Amino acid sequence: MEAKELYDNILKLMKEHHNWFNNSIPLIASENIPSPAVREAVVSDFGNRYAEGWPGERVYAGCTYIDQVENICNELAKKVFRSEFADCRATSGVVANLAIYSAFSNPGDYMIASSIPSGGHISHGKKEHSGTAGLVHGLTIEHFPFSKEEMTIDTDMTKKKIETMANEGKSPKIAMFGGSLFLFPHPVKELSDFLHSYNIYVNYDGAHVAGLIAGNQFQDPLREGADSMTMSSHKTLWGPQGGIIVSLEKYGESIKKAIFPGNTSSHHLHHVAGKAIALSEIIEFGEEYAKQVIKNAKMLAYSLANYGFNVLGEKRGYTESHQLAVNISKYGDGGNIEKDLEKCNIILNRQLLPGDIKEGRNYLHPSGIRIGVPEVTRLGMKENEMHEIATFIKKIVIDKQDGSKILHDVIEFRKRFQKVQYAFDNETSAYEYIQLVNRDK
Ligand code: DSN
Repeated sequence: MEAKELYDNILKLMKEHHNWFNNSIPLIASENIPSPAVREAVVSDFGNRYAEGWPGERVYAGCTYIDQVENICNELAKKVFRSEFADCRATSGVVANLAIYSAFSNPGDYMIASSIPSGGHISHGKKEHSGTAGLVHGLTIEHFPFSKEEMTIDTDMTKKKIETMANEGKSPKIAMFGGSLFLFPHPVKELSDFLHSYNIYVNYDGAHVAGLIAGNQFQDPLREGADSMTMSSHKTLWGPQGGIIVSLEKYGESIKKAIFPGNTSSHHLHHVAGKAIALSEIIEFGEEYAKQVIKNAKMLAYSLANYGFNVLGEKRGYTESHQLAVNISKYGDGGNIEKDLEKCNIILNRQLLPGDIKEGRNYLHPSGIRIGVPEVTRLGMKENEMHEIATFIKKIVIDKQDGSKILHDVIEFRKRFQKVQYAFDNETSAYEYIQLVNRDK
């Protein structure tokens, strides 16, 4: 294809993507739909500028307004997470974690974190899995012992493991709580003092649950003893893609240097503006939203369990977060079921579950799916809609019903939810394509 044909095709494909999502049920636990104001920030000229460094100490001119917005963003982050220090420059959650590794450990040191099937994120991972911590910063990773029954980190076993590691001269430099499969709070308050007594720096990766923490509906890591919290700005926290770090004041200077010049040059100023807008929305609407997210996740879990699905965490009511995990090995594998659902415009992702690797499964064909409700909740869905979604999933996965009929019903269902809720402004529809180029000329 000629360049102009490719150009036209790219614009067409982006528009088709918007149309598809406008007709779909988006259930990826790590995604959300930002407000029109956040989307406006993302297309603004901020995105074409450089502002390396800290507001007031930039390496470039032209930052008069950018500095004001970034200062507001940092102040909002401190207020929302009740932290002494905030740095909103990380361009992703991975970069935020890398900044913590750079600031508080050296290559060759040990870190304790969750394994991926037990909920850890690739940025916490081992070198042999190309995980960021091992591959990029040279950390040696040991895993938190995990309780499948409780679906969280096992506190007593962790203490024993740390004692053993210390006796062998392998005491970790960092303990990394949090992760990607995250149904119940992690034992931060139970373990922080113990970890600090071994001089272990405690970070909480709140990428997934930052919006729930902001809305006071999950654990509160900084009050429970964490030294810092890294997060994404675009999951339950509904901003543009990016990262944020909040911490105790005494760690601020080290974190600032680790972000710039350590791990970023440009820090995506349009996204900083979007983060600031998202944080202001969280102050106004965050608590109500977070409560509804958790109600929705629980309702979806109970509805699926009532249909016979093996929803994990039954003993504890399935979930206290925005997501749930289902072992669907009775009906296929996570990879195939993800595809069957996608054909009916139900978009979620397959998930490695605890025990999968030992049973010879891999990330392409795991035993699970993970379902998240941040985005459907932002679209205004409540408990009744969660039951309807569970029914769609049952018809596809258990009953193996005709996909074309279900696709039609999903599209009809979605027509009722066109706007972003929990926002100061929502005249522009949630997935409306922002067209700046006249295609008819
Ligand atoms: N891997 C993403 C997830 O949890 O879906 C986060 O980066």
